[in-house]
Amino acid sequence: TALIRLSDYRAPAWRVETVELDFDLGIDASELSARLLLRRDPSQNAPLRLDGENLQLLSIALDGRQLPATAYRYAGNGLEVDGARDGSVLETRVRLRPAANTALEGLYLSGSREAGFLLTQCEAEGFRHITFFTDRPDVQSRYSVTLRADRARFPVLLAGGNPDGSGELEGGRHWARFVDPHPKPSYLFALVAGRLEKIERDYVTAEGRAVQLKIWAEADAIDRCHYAMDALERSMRWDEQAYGRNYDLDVFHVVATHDFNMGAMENKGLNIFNAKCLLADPDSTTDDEYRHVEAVVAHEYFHNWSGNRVTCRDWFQLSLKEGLTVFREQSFSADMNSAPLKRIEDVSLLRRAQFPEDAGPLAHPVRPAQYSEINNFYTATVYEKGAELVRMLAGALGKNGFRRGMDRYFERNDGRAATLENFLAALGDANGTDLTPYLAWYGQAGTPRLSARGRHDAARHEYTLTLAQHVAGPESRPPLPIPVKLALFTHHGDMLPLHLDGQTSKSPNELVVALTQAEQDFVFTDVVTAPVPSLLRGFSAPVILECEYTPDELALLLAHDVDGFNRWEAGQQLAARAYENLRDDTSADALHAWCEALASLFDNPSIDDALLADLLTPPGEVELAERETAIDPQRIHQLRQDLQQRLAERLGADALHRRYQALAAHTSIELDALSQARRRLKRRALELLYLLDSPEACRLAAAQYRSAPGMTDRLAALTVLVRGNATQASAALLDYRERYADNALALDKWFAVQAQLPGEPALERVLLLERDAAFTLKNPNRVQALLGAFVRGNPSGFHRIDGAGYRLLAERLTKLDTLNPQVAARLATAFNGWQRLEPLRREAARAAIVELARHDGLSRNLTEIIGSVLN
Ligand code: HT7
Ligand code: ZN
Repeated sequence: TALIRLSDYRAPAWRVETVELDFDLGIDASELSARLLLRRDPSQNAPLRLDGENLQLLSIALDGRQLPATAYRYAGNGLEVDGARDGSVLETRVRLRPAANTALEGLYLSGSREAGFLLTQCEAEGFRHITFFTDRPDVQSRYSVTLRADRARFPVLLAGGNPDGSGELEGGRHWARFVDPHPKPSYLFALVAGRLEKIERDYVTAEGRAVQLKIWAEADAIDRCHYAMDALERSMRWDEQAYGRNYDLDVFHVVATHDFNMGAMENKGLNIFNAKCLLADPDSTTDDEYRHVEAVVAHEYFHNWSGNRVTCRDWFQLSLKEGLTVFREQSFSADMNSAPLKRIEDVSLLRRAQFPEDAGPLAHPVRPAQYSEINNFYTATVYEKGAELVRMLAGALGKNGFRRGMDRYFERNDGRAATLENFLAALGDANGTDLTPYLAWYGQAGTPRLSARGRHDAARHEYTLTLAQHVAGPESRPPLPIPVKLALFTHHGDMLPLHLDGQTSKSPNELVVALTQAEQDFVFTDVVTAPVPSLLRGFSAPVILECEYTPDELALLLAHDVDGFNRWEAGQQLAARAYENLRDDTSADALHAWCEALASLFDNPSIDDALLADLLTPPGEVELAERETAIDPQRIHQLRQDLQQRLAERLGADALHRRYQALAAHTSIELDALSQARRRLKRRALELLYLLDSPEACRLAAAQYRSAPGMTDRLAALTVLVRGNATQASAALLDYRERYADNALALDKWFAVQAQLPGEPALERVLLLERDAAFTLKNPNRVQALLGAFVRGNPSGFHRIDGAGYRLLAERLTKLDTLNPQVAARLATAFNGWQRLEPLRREAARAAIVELARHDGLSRNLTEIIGSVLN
């Protein structure tokens, strides 16, 4: 299939200045008239060519005259029209089939034919499934949209922009019109029509604009929208205060749907959300999910400036809006919740999702150089690594400098389609500095390795830190700028004042050094005894740190580092070394140091319960696998269990039991930090207790399941019972299935918990669950809950030595691909990394992928992923 290359970018030959859309909406068939005012770039003389896919063309007219069939050509994915001039008006009428659209791209039906509603998804290239258009982000147009439909079936009619009238039509029909004063790219167009309920709130921006905030959902879900409304208001205030950005329309709509390919979509004035990222109530939403809802609401709202007012010139610049908006959301969430916990959560995600992506055949730069299917590039690299790059830039400029730079960026590029160069130039110019060396980060794949070596000169009281960088790939790559935030600790756990030639720091004990060459020495003076360095504090750069700490040094940082992130990080490093002790059957020095350090932290009342829960959790199976060459996921699972068991033994059943009971005495369902932290640690204590005394832990879990005041406790208990194969598990599962029979999001968790049964039994369970009446390949959340949880969230279950997991995935992908290529392609990325499996699994995986690749008629989405994975 054809590759689209960044180097081939050309400005559009034709633009659409204004667009008038007039929809006649129906479930099976909708018709749309579009009237485009065309502008031609005088320096180019290409014929008029518009994107358009799967459109049934009913009529076409240019400058008021119907065109004969000889005056245009519509073949597959584009429409060519003869005779168009600058200022021409093109009118087309097309028919769409929303109910038959299972790909959930363009105009489609959410829910049932009888009760569901119509909606659109246009990013990245869905608008061409709605009408003929220059469907590329550097064409920005003014939209006027009229919706007409039967009033009883579609009482609510919404489109982006401000409302501009509504009224009755004959035959029980009605209409509503919307005008968006802000020119926008086609990917931000949206409409929604159907039976929806709403909650409303009035908001006044810092600039004094009165805005109506409206959140829409189906009747049974509207009561679960209040948390999102609060989160939206917090996000709007925060963007005013942190970035001086105000909302710019009179209404802001948010809509929840259960049928959505991703998390949410920032359509101008009409955000559309996957219900799982919007609906929340204590009975069906866990603490982690509440925070996720807050984060996604904020993310989509922040796009109004970072994405909508300033958009991307082309899809290669996707991280310009996504990396930046993830960074903005991370800063917001850190301000709303615990900053160190948020950092731990984000870095864990980066390591779990992005590092493996960057280490295998799907690796690509944050700004890819080429793609076949753009939907395959909404990746952890573009989003999460992209956010890390913005974080480094923000760190380099400091708080005020970054704000100055962002003001300049928004000012200069407002209403434009920008590039990453524009971004770096604005940030740099506003601060009189050149940030172009950071462009190298955007252009190369792979996670850099940062090696650190320390040498202490006792006679001269000098400590020399040698930092060196290395990225796998062509040797000719220029070095990257890597900011390394650091501190030095004495062996008593005190921080040393830092004296480093030529570097100044705000705090006397912490410093950011910039590694700009392949290798550099940093010499600290007045260091009397050999220190322990705390490096890359707060994870100041997205690299893999290689530093030869002794277990005692890591234990010292785990005990004393005041940087919450680095304290956790020291624990993670030590746990990984303890894991290696078990794996290689070597001296248990790290295992011992880890257990001892955690045992004393367990009794330390000054440690926050949530941080303690995270400290008591070793790196996940995916992260441990990243350190191996011939991966055996079942052995990794077993060793990680053993590791946790050793920790549990050191803490002791009595202590775990006591801590569990003390935490269980608090039964609030409040979402404040303290209550969430207690629930988190309670869960961890129960999981560790299970490894020592499974009957007692299962008894406690069964009781917790029954009396849980909210979903966090209920799901934690259910998970312990199911993973532990407890006798009480089936009763709890039955109860849950019935209790949440009508709650799709809660039911998804029921599928996911079971799909994550450890080891061999998982596959049988998945096959059984596929036969449940509630399972369907048509709903992305359900597919994710069952198949996604199995292939992505359960390495020991998926990677069976007989290859049955691989064959199951390959077979389901062929079916799923015919329904929804985007979801199929995303699921297929679970094959990433098969080359690093141990030989038997590797061969089984290869055979399954090759077989899948032979299948006729696979989508471009899936073909591209399989092709890359096989490479
Ligand atoms: N910008 C949004 C991207 C998105 C999307 C992309 C491809 C296919 C379907 C999609 N739905 C939403 C999500 C975001 O805010 O990052
Ligand atoms: Zn986004």
